[in-house]
Amino acid sequence: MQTIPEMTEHIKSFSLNNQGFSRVLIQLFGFLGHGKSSFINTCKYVLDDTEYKTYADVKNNDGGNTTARITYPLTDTLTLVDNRGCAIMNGYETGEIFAQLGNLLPLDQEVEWSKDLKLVDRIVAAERFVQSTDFIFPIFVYSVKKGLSFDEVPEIKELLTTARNLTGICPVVILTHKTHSNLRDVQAKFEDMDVERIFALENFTPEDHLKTRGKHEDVLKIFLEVIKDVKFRMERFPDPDGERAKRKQFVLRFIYEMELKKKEEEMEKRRRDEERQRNQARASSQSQASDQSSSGCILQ
Ligand SMILES: Nc1nc2c(ncn2[C@@H]2O[C@H](COP(=O)(O)OP(=O)(O)OP(=O)(O)O)[C@@H](O)[C@H]2O)c(=O)[nH]1
Ligand SMILES: [Mg+2]
Repeated sequence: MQTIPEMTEHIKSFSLNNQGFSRVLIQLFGFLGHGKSSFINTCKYVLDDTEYKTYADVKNNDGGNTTARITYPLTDTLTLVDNRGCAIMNGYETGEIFAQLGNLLPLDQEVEWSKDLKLVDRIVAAERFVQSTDFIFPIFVYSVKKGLSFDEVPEIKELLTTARNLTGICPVVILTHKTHSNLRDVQAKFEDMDVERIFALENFTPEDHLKTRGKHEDVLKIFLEVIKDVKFRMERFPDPDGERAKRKQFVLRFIYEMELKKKEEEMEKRRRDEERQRNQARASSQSQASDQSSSGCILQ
């Protein structure tokens, strides 16, 4: 069992030894207001600072605050990326999330939520700015306080599985607000989603940033595991350009399939609308015919 200074030193001195990658981009993703920015501030506080500072913008309510993919270097090798949270999962937002996660869009610029082919155009335009020497590591942040209903489970499971297929790494799940009474329930649901690593923590906040050993250690343990996963993956897939090309292909195919599905749904809806209109027209002509024949009866 390592001491806190040993753990800290291990994390700070971790380097990629020029294996083709220059830094690890830890991509934080998740829904609005689940604690991504707070997690960044927490990590900086634990690894860097003696006093609590708000580097990443934190919202005071339900979120919707982070609009740009901003990078926050944590050590010489590890950099956190505060991706824009999404409100719900729908085709466009998921496409955007995967493009962010796959590091196909520029960093440190406003995230523009685009629709249709604009996302593809932006991915192509971003080629010049995106470094393939970045090793991508996904972390999904979820607030225990928000709870997790059974209806939400399949959607999140699909999101995590796609993120895994895209990056080649099973996303680490970080549960924020760990002292909330929903913890056991939420944790059990994530375990059922085949998530390999789940960590629960209480973020430091502007209101409460009293450093306790428990909170401090919780953060260090996460990074020790992240480092192990990075090493494992890098030893097996040491080709940064190939990795980025695969991610790009994956996301472009995802967007294409999403478009195809949307068109099919639209066609199906149009077909049903037309059928309904035909049925209505048939029903009204039948009722007119029966009105005429019944009025004919009266005349006789
Ligand atoms: N008590 C407590 N509060 C937290 C925790 N994590 C986040 N918060 C609070 O929850 C609110 C939202 O947190 P943010 O860090 O802004 O969430 P976010 O995921 O970055 O939100 P967006 O950028 O809008 O998607 C803020 O008021 C935080 O102070 C936690 O673990 N415990
Ligand atoms: Mg944020």
